[in-house]
Amino acid sequence: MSEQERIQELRQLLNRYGYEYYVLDQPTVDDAEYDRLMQELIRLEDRHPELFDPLSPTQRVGGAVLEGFEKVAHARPMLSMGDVFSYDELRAWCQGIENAVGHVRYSVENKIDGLAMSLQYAGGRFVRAVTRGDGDVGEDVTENVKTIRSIPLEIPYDGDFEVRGEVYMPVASFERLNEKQMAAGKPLFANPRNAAAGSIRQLDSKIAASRNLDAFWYYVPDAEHYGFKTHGEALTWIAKLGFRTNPNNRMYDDVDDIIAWIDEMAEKRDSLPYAIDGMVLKVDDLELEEQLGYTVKTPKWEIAYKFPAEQAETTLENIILTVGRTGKITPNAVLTPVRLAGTQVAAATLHNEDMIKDKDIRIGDRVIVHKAGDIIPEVVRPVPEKRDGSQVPYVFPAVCPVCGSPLHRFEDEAAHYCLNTDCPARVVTSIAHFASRNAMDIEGLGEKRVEQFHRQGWLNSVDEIYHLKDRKDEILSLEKFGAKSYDNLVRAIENSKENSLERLLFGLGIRQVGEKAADVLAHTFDTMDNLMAATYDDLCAVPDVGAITAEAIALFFHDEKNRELIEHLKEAGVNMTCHKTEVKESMFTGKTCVLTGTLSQYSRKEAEAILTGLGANVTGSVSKKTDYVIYGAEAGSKLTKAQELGVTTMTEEEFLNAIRQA
Ligand code: 0OW
Repeated sequence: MSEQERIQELRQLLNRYGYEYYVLDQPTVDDAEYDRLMQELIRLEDRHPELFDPLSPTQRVGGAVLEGFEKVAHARPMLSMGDVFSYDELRAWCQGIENAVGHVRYSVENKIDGLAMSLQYAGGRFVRAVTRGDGDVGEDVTENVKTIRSIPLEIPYDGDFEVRGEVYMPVASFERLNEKQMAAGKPLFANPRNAAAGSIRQLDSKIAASRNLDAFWYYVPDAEHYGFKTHGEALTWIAKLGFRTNPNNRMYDDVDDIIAWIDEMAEKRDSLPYAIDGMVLKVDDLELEEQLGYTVKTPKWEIAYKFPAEQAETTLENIILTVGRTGKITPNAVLTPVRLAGTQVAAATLHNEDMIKDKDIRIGDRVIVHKAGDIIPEVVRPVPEKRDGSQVPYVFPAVCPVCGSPLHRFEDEAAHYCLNTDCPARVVTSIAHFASRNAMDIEGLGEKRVEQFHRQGWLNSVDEIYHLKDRKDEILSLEKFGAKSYDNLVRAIENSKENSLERLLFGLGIRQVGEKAADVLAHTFDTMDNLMAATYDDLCAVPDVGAITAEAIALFFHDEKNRELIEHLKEAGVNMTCHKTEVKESMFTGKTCVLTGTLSQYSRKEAEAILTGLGANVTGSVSKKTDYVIYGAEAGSKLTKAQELGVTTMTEEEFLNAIRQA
């Protein structure tokens, strides 16, 4: 055997032993034998630099030192997940699924508390690892991810392939790392998730390698493309390709069984070698997943059940009220700081007056706090047995703490509202919302800054943002406001004028109009003028816009003050049209289409992109509003429904002809 052949043989052997050890947890050779083979390979590779392969098992130890991480756009967004916090909510969610698509089977999975990652392969070789980032754009962390031993660097599949999962720090590695940090007098990591995130963002991959990270893989984007009909089939396939899938994945079609399994996992949670913060339910059938569709941020076919959060006891020192953009009043607890789930907590929400009354929470009480979903702390209950008589019941104020207007409570609503639209708190939060990242995206105009400008009398409504540039000297005279900050702010404001209509619509804070509705409205009506001229019936006819939203929009534009505001924004040069990617006029333009069954020429996503490019609106379910149902092999209930409703249907061949003509 030549040395070249031996190198190939050793690489294959070490890959197999690594897979048996790190993925299957069933080693077939002892450590000494593994080390001996590795040393032999290192020696041979040293002698043959011409045979260097960045994916050789010898390259797992790290070495590359980067200057930064390159930004990479995800081919398909990496979405987040909706969550529920009780079994009642979970049952209700399952009921909603059943109402929409009938009885289904769910994949029930551990919710790994790590960081989501996308791995890409081409020609059977690992090419790139990208973090989730903001969901659209992540960072290239290939060098660090390569050091995770359980991740296959070569797979027996030649086509382009992406798999998604969670990189995490095993609990044992986390404890060891913190012991080392402590010994070195360095700050400790609050939890394994932070430690994993910190390790993946190391510029020196040797450090990342030393952190002993691991990963589970749980999702194949566009799994239908590989011929799969279920999520479970895709999981079985990736396990065969060499990816580590979670041994606690289960399939159930009965909610009681799901809950029994979650109970069992909750008990075992603390003894698992990795941290989990809940369980994930995914509809197994991919066709039904398509039917259920997506909101802007989350798939509707999966949900996370979050385990009850960690709790702590502290003293409620005071209750203060905050006023939101809609005028909604939220009572907040001022707490004696206490450590909870890795962070210091000094404030928590009390939701509304009823909650304070129902739970009989008094100022001065010892209270139990927890983190709902591990983000916003919440007061769970008081500890009445610890009262000493000095505690005082809370009397909900009758007037707005900011502007002094009387507070109003609508029938059937627990919250109080300040109805004064000029209330400074409402004005500031609405302007900050307008400038926020998902709306007009004006960097440098956060709530603090808006408040500061509002106090000076420079910002009373969103249109005044566009006149801030006329106040250069005044702004520069503010403390801690340099010329550079001013230039950046003005540039961000000017750039925002070019935004597409949907950002403006979302930024205006129209009741019921979230990001998704804003997007649909902008793409349907094209211009602000068209939208303002739309009748209630026109609005109701828009897919995804219901009667309540239609009414809220109509009411908003009916208000003279709002019409004036739009006029001022127009005068300031703010774009009032929807930027559409060049749409070719065709029989699909402006039509609502549904794809169903398996197409032979295109994946579902590709066909969807073609239709969108031709100006169609592609939705997941068939209704009277649907114009065309395009069906491939084994089309099921959607096709039947289309025929029942008399909706035009199209075979794949007819579809291909139509797009060729277009
Ligand atoms: N953390 C998890 C987990 C999981 C994906 C599939 C499409 C959208 C989410 O264990 N078991 N399954 C999914 O499914 N996601 C998970 O984690 C999420 C994704 C986004 C942020 C979390 O890391």
